[in-house]
Amino acid sequence: MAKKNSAPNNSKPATVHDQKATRGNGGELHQIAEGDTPVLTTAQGGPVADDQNSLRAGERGPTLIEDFHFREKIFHFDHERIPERVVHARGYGAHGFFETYESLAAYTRADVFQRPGERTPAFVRFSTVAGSKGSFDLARDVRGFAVKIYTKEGNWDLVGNNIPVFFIQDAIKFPDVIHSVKPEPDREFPQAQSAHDNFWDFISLTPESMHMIMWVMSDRAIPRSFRFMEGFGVHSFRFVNAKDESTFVKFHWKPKLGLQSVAWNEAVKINGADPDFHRRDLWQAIQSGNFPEWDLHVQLFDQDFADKFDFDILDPTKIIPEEVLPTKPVGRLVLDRMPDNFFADTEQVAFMTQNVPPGIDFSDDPLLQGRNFSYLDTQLKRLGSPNFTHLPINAPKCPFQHFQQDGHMAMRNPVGRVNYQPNSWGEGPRESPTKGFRHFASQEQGPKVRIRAESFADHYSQARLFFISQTPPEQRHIADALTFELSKVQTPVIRERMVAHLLNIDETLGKKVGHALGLQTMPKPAEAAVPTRQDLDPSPALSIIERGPKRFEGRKLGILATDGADAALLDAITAAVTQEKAAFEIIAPKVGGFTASDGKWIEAHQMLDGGPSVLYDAVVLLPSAEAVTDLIDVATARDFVADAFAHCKYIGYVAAAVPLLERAGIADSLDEGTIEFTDAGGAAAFLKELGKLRVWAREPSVKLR
Ligand code: HDE
Repeated sequence: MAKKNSAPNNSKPATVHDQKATRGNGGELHQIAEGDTPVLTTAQGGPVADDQNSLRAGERGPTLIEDFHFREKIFHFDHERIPERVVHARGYGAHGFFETYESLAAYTRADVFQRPGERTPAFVRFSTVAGSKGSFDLARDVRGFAVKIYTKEGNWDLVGNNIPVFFIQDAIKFPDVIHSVKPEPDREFPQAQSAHDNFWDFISLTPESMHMIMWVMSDRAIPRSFRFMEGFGVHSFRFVNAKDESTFVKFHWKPKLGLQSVAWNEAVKINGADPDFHRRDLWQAIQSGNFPEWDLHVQLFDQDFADKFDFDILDPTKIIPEEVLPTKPVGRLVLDRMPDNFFADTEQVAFMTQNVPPGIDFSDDPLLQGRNFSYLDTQLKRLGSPNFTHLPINAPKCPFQHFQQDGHMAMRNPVGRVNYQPNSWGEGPRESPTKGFRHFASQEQGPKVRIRAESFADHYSQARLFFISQTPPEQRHIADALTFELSKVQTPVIRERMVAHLLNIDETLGKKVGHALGLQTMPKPAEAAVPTRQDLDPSPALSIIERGPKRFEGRKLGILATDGADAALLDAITAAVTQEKAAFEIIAPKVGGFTASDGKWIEAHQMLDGGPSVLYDAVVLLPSAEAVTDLIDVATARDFVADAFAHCKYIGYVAAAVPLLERAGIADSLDEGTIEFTDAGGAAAFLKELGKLRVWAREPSVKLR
């Protein structure tokens, strides 16, 4: 049975005692205890008398090598770290389940898709790609969206990203693209940034990355929360049914609460204010019972469609627009439990693209083919033993039986005489041509060559498609992001080379970035192998704003309040937030709290300095007329307001807050997003407005970047 999570502040730390009790090998459980308190032991189970002082010769003398407790403790500590992932090092995971909506038996024999309503356990790890394990959450980067579904026919790993295309078309280029984005090897900086020469040098020399670059320079790369982003399997896969017929499939995860991103100016500030912004968000949502949810959509198509489609469906730098081939919801993913231990699950989980159950198969996408080699290989390096499947997070939840044995840290050891087959003892498992995995028997032939198919040659048309599908604010953000990133490139020729590519994608975009960078002469558009298609219809499904939420549900309101704050209004606002299934935090000059207008003491969640408005989706200013005179002199209070306004957020305020609006320099610019409360009655209507999240009409005047 799943263990219930306890609240963070009353969770009992795991002790050696718990481990002995739960993982004992069946012998008599004999707890050494002093009264109710279990006695600390060594890893060998020996009781410890003193854990504060090492054993030494004389009061001030040297430590003795005989101190086995000290040596064991330090030895284990010295070996606590395992290598971080070579990419996607920083991640955060959660448990949950996948629920099938309808039988897909016509397309696939995969057991997980047979019975409507059936739930299958799942584990998800979200990640950034370039930064190391200790980097910050809001780097401009792709997000990993890796899902492990523990089906009755073995683990299915859908190791995806929040962007449906990739930088390169062939896995052989993966070390190059990753080397280029990681810190430069002579100086080991910058950390978790693509804004440097090596990255843009590689990209500007790699036209196939142009489509991906448009996504990475868009707000997709700075999501507001893991909960509000899409996930994509990227490659074309195959479904294979019981008759061994194949249908191509692309997988999409769509968040129930809609898409949302932050602005770059916010991202930079969030990284300082709360480097764990995304993991804290997921933790809080799950601990408070607001379980994040995504629908799994599929795009299904046959060889005929593939042959007629404008681009090669094996090319991972291309999408099939939803307007061309609609997606169909086939199930949902719900995350409802945090791991009890981060290392055990999130750090040790081993995703592998090659983990597919019967009924799901690969296409010949050269990136996917290469990945199928890499993921097994990397687990041995990272987890140190071929027995990584013995770790509970990686072990299948269905029965399994095979003759693999021994190796480092073997936890599941076969019993009995038989460890091979065929055997004469009539024991042990045998393969099954009917129940087992049958690779789809696609027809393959051709000379052995190192070649890139000509059908992969159009690198600009879909980059353009992405750009023209964005709303005006989103297009501005792409131009600003490109300008910012290239402004950090110190070698002018790299900047020019990039602008030359942009001119091929969209002339206005190229010129805008070129001018913003201060190029003295505009380069010629880069030479393209095939002309960029101007005739593709925009795909509104590619815009975050078009796919935004309808309500404020799942978002967070920051309420800046002081002594004397209007108690009735505060009550009404917090009640409306709760009704909307959103969250709020009260920010006050002192974290202990304040006395509201009715004399009641209200505890704050954040001290003003620790709760800048960038951490919230909308804010309310609720000072009293007396307290506001102090507040206007405080820089963080002025920043709170000025930033909320500059980031196009909704701001609710009371008349007493007007001096603060004035000192923050926005009193003369109030608009439909700055809403004054005259009484507590306005709270519900205010909350309704917040569903729009941002006042985009304000953006040109505040020049949000
Ligand atoms: Fe990965 N990738 N990747 N990748 N990838 C890894 O495996 C690799 C690619 C993705 O949370 C590594 O266990 C190659 C595309 C995610 O644990 C490694 C290529 C997509 C995660 C690896 C790609 C991804 C990884 C490093 C080019 C989106 C994190 C640690 C052919 C569809 C999984 C590990 C987690 C991790 C190799 C490209 C997604 C080295 C060779 C495209 C979400 O095996």
